[in-house]
Amino acid sequence: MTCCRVCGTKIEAFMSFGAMPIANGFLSPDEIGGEYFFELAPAFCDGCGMFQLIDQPAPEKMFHENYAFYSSTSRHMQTHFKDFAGMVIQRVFAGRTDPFVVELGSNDGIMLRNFKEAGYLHLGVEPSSNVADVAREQGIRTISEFFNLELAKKIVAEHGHADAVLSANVMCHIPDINGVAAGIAYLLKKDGVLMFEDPYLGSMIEKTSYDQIYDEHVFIFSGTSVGAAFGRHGLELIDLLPQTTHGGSMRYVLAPKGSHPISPNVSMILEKERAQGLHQPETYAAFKANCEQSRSDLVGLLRSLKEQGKRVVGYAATSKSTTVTNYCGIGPDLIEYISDTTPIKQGKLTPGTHIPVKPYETFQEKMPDYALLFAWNHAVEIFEKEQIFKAKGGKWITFVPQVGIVE
Ligand code: DWN
Ligand code: ZN
Repeated sequence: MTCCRVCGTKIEAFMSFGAMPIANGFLSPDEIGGEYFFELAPAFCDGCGMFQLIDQPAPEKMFHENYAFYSSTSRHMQTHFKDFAGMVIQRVFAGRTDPFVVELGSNDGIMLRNFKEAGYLHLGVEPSSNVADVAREQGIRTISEFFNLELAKKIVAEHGHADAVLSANVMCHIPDINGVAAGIAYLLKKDGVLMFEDPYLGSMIEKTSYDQIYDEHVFIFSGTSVGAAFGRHGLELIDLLPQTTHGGSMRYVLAPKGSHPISPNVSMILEKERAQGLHQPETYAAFKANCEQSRSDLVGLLRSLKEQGKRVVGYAATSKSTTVTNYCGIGPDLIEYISDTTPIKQGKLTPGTHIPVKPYETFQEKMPDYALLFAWNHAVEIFEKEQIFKAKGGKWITFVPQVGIVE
């Protein structure tokens, strides 16, 4: 038995994905044998509704100077963050003098560059120094530290309180959510706004996209759980804006209690979450059964293609793919290699399952019969880009929301 990271209620895992390595722990062949494993087991808190991992590896094991994920690898995500910044400028900055924006987990500056280009006072907080360096090289003001109340006080002393605090695909990575929420509550002006987005629990349950569960994602949020977690620190939900990114995300808009009008979206989405049963244990029992079904369908399909002598490769060595390959036991016997555009992953092996990661050019040069789409969340962009693969008779395999061959 462990306790909920938000409210302290006792929680218990409702399933286990087994022994899992670090999702972005791509390794070279001489590192085999020294990998770190932990048990990937999710739980749901009856007290506050927070979906969370029982155990999470220490942050230093996941986020360091060799962090393998650079946000700007997707063209669609660049447009998405430009629109996100535009919305902040329109909705929050209007009528304010010299507004100041802070982004938590600003990665390579994919969002902040829009504020920088428009001449706004900005600050990125990004603990992984390699990705932060990319932002700094573009003149985006970035510090490499973990955010908490102490750092919030330092930022306020140096730059003043913030009009907006933003984050994208970051908040769900931070186990000390109470510390972060306290820091944000301190950092924000009295009429400041917090906006962040992360993969959405409602979408994950609906699509059985269990690959959203991995070491970095210590929480999978819902409107209900975010409202409860930040409510403890004087912040309330003023809007909820569903997003299509990362297979279904939610943008949470919060502000100091009573400082802003509350959009009708808030009660509408909270009611929808109840109707979906996000507060009920049966929902998670069904999710577990769906994960098991997905695993046996995917392994069955890959084995049958192997028996037919087909060449199958993986497309995009995503963090999510670590959960899929390890949970399903998919190794180089079923997948020849995984193609990925990120240089730091190329020439390495996938965590735990040791499938070679090859440059994208390898995929282009000798196209396989089938490509298992690990980056299913970028399907629109990838299908658009890979028309030659299709024209040559190549087929896509997907596993979200169901295992199958995309015709
Ligand atoms: O929350 C997180 C999300 C936002 O990003 C992080 N914890 C880590 C990361 O998760 P991911 O690795 O599952 O993200 P993506 O964006 O689904 O996948 C990125 C990977 O896919 C990169 O290694 C690049 C690769 N990729 C590719 O090879 N070809 C991606 C695209 C779009 C492509 O066309
Ligand atoms: Zn709780």
